[in-house]
Amino acid sequence: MKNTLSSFSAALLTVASSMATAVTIDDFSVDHPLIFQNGPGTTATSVAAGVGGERSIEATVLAGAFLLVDVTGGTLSHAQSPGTTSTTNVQWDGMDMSPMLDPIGLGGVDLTDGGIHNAVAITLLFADLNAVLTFNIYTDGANASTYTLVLPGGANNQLLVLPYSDFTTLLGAGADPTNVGAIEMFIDGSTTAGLDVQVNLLETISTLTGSKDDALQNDVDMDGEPGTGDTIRYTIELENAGAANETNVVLTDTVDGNTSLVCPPVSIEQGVASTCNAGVGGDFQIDVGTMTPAQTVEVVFDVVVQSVPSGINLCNQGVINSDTTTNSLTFDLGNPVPDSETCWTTTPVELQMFQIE
Ligand SMILES: [Ca+2]
Ligand SMILES: [Ca+2]
Ligand SMILES: [Ca+2]
Repeated sequence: MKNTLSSFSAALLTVASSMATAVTIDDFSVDHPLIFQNGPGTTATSVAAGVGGERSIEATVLAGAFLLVDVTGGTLSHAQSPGTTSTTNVQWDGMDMSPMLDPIGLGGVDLTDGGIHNAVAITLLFADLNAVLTFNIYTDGANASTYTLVLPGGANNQLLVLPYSDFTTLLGAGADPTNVGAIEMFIDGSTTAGLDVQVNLLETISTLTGSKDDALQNDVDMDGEPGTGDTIRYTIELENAGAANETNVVLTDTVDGNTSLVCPPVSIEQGVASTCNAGVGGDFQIDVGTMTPAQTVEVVFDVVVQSVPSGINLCNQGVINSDTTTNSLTFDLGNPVPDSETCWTTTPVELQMFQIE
């Protein structure tokens, strides 16, 4: 019942917020025709999509039966038949209509978004085995960097953060993330027969992230949905996914105008609430201090739903800053893409009508 805000609405809200900027490499909103590679060999096709205006997919079966690769409904899917080994290379290198690499085809895209972002985020919807995913960025034909990610097999719906500082040199002096001419994502199923992988977004992000989850802490009418008088509990988990300390970390949050903030926050794992303005549409600031690499800090707070009709979206999003991070927005744990708001609809209208009958 959660996350009922449509992705279309979420996209509009993201555009509407001046704080939320990012370079989208590909949101996979443009479909890619199904590639059916039957038996050893390679098939490649290109469509007008993603950064640079073209996405090329090259699907190769090394041994065995078949590989299916496509993009539909915002999801890139790579599916190997049982016993089959294969690879998929997805390439964004400008409009050359070819799986051959043009290392300067993007003309120098700034993957730091003007110094705001220091990583690429991939939303992994599904991987059934511990497969390897390689992400390459090129500045030109002589300078490139690579990041190898071991996909957590059996894990679903995760936001994976690839810090530029953790990329290793592939060619020359390595790629300059502020000047990128080509991008490749390589799904390596060469040693994992039967691998299935699904991803749904590639976008730039800050390595200082925060996930946010919502739950009904007090469900007055016990209908399982937020409604008047109910208490929603938000749990934020800040994480420093970067290689260096984050100093002077500050979390701010303004609650939905149809909810009333309870002060002080329920719990703060590290730091103090320097402000907490209780009440309808209230806000708080938490001074977290220093976060070391891989450290997480949990913050929990409650809001009480005001008198609202059914079908109202209650949305909340925190903002994270530090000495090196500017306005990193929390993402919804149930919809782990960068900048996704955490929303919950009050008792849906359809349900109410059903109950009246
Ligand atoms: Ca191309
Ligand atoms: Ca190409
Ligand atoms: Ca309720």
